[in-house]
Amino acid sequence: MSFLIIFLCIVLTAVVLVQLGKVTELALANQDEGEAQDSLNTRQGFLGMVFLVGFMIFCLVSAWYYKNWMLGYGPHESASMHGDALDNMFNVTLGITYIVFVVTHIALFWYAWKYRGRRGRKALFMPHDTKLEMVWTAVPAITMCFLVVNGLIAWNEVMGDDNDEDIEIEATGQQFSWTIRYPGADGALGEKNYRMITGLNPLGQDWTDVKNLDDFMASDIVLPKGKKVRVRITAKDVLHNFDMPHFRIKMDAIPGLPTYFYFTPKLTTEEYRKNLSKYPEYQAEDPLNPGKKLWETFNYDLACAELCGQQHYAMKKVVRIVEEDEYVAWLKKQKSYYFTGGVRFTDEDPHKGYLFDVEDAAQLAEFKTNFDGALAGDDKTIILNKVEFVSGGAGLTDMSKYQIEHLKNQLNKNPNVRIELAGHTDSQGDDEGNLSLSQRRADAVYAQLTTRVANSTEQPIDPSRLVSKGYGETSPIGDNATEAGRQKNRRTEARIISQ
Ligand SMILES: [Cu+2]
Repeated sequence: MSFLIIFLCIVLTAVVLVQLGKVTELALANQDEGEAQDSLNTRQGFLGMVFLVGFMIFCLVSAWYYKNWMLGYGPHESASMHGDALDNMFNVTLGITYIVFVVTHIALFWYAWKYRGRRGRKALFMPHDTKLEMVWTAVPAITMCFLVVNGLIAWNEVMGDDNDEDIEIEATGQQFSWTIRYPGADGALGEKNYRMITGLNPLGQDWTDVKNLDDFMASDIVLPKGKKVRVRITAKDVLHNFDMPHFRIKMDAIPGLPTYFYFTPKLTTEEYRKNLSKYPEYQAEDPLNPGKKLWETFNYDLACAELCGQQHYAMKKVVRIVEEDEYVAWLKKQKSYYFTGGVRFTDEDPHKGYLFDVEDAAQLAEFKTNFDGALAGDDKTIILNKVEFVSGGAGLTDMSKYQIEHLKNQLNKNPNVRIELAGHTDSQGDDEGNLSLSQRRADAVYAQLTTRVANSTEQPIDPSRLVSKGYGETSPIGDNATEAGRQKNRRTEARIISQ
């Protein structure tokens, strides 16, 4: 309805103007024709000047009104080092075009006024002027050169691949999320291969590359202020776009063609919030966080700036810029994807047959705690929970030997301790067989304890300190009716008999 009214108003105004024009023409028809044309030209020229003044005032006022929306001013200050150069480029371009815009408009209307048609005046016919052509070709060309060179300098700063970054992270886009990978303690991202992508290995990390083992995925992007960051940008399915507007970063994420971007964060999230608190538009209450103001809940964000599908909007991630010490503390809390993401010891793990030194040290520390507990407490039994045998036999698995070395370590540290090695089975199979199997298994651990292992620093244990005994299925600690219970029952124990 309101549209119809507005439309009618415009049509009627146009009709009124046309009618007014006709009335003026009729009035002029009574005057001397030349004189009438002169006064019409004068009036048109004057109206043109009035329009010019009004239009220029309108442009100035609107530019002032919207100044806080301009890049680099007010709440839209850039949060990265190179961002200032980019903002500056935009603003210089805007400044130059603004000057041209003002000068040409003044010239246009001023000329229309000054050279309006008057009786006795003759137009100058000027078919061509080489000098003038040169001037108005050269001036824009020089200006363009200046702008392009400035742009190239800024471009080289973000794209100059000189590998002098402090931190390299990787962003992989997929419908509809970003996976952010950090290099871990070694500072280097591991190799990837799309053929290795599985449910457990979403990025296709090559686990034979040791650089991958400490890499971790982060739910948010956390980076320290003042460090140069290289972001490696890839995509798994369709075209995405890595966009961090506060840092003036925007780069396509292309499947099969990694791109990158360099930037150095300049302001922490806290500092940026403090800046925003100066502007009235950030004083309002945040509708998503009642009781808090907009500037208090502000966060830098990463978005996808490519319309990549229906839930494209969901590709948002919080970016936190913090001080160096806070970053280091955050890094310490992150866990390697390889060790904690469910890959370790699966069939996909090329290292599943052995422990890494850190794992060995952690298991030794855990075993020492249990051993000390048994020495000090009433329960003198330590279950050797990592000692396993080949199915139905008494052969120790390779992984079992680590815990037996840990037991050696503790027995060597406590030379007065004597232990019984007790073998237990579940209730499957006949009693006789189980008894014999448990004895053979206990003997296998006994034999391993009394043997020197190549590359190990642990001394073998004197046989007089050890007894091995098979108990078969006589001492269950779990329910033999369930698989979990049977698993508990199949065990080897070290029981302290004197200390
Ligand atoms: Cu996307």
